[in-house]
Amino acid sequence: MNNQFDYLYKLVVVGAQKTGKTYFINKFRQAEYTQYGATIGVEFCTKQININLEKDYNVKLQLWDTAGQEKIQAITTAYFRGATGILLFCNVNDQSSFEKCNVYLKQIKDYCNENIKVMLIGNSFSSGRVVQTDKLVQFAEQNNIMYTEINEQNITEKCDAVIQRLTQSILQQSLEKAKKEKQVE
Ligand SMILES: Nc1nc2c(ncn2[C@@H]2O[C@H](COP(=O)(O)OP(=O)(O)O)[C@@H](O)[C@H]2O)c(=O)[nH]1
Ligand SMILES: [Mg+2]
Repeated sequence: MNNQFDYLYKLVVVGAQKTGKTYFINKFRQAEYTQYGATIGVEFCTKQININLEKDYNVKLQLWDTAGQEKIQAITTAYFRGATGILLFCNVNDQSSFEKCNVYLKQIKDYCNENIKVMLIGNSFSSGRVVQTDKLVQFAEQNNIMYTEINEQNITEKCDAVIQRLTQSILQQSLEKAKKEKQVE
């Protein structure tokens, strides 16, 4: 893939501590380079992916991770500014991480564009599941967001698929918007 890209999207990761956010990002970025946004206490990596929607699109992704600052009040507007997609993490072995999803969602509504695409991720990487799938599916439906589950066994193959799915829905939206704007001209 060359370095040209058609779209640049900012994806941000939110969720309680120890929900596997950083682990997921590390899986996804693998050998890609990382830049540090030291002044605002977050870090992000960039990676280019290919999405096929009638034709091929090169999409450059900026994936932002919270640097251990998951405390709600510590997440600043800068983190969300310009975000086009959100990965909301829940650790299915930790009830409190599910309860926090509501709080994060409220914050997303406060700080993000109303068209923001959100994907809830039910992550399982230890034993003792307490948050069942139907709970998460229901939460996703009620809030009109996407949902997927990952676990320790499938994370390597699924992390790419998860990012693809989220990016594809953002791209779809961009293309529809561009189409509408063209019609208005
Ligand atoms: N083996 C394994 N460990 C994981 C997985 N996801 C997270 N962890 C571990 O769980 C802990 C918390 O994960 P981390 O990604 O730091 O959570 P964060 O606080 O949400 O960023 C770390 O020790 C990770 O190595 C996974 O899929 N498999
Ligand atoms: Mg982390």
